[in-house]
Amino acid sequence: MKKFVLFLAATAFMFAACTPKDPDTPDGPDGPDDPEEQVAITIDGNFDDWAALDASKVAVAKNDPNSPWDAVKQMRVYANPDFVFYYFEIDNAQVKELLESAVGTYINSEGKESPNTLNMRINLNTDGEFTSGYENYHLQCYDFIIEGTLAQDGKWDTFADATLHQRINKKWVTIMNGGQGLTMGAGNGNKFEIMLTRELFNNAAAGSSEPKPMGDIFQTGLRFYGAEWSELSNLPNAAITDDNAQGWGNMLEIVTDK
Ligand SMILES: [Ca+2]
Repeated sequence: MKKFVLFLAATAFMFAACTPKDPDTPDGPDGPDDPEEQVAITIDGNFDDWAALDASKVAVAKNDPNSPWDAVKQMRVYANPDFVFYYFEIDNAQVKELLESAVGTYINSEGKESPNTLNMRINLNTDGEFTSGYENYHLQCYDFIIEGTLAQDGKWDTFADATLHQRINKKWVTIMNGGQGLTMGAGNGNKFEIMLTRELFNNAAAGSSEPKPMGDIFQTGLRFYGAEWSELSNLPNAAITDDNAQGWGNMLEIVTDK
C-alpha cells in the first residue's frame, strides 16, 4: 500500500514538473507565505478572530455559578505549534469597578509601596503527571506559572511583563524575566486575549535544572488577582462540595492544532 501511494505521489510530482507555464500569467501562486503558518489570533483587542476559529479545537471553561467566584465568566485556549492563545471574559457588571480599583499604589506585605494592579497567573503542567509541582488552586499539581500585570492606572495593560517561574524542590524559581517577548496581551471592554510564544517558553523550560518543555498536549488554568493582590477567581473552577471545599477545578487539557 505504501509503495502504491509513493508511486502516485511521484507521478503527481512529475506531472506538475512537466506542466508548461502559461506565458500569460506571472509565476504561480506559490509564495513564501504558507497560509497554514500564519498567526491564528492577532493580539489587538478585537475578538472576531476568536469567533472565526474551529470551535472543536478551542478548549473552553465557564465559571461554575456554585463556585466561590463570579468575576471571570469564561476562558478559552487555542494552541498551534508556534503559540498558545488565551482569551477570557470578565463579568460585564464588574469590569468597570475592577479596572477602577487598579489605580495608584498600596503598601504591600513587605511594607513597600507598590503599584496597585490587577494580575493574573497562567498555570501550566507540561510533564504529563499531576502529583508533583504546585498543589494549590487546581485539582491537579502543575509545574509552571507565568505571572504578569493585566491592568493598571485604571485600564488594561499588556501582560508583557509576565515572568516565568518553575516549581523546583517545593520553591518557585524564576527561569525567565518579563519583557522578553514571552507573552503579549490586549484587553478591550470586558475581554482580554494573550499570545504565549512556545519557543521562548521551551527554551527557558529546557534550560532549567528540571527540564520540562511543553509538548503537543499539556494542561493549563488561570488564576486572577484583584487590587492589592486580593483573590479574584480561578478558572476552571467547580461547585463547592464536601470533597472540594475550595471549588477548585480540573485544568483544561490542550491538544495542539497541527
Ligand atoms: Ca484579536
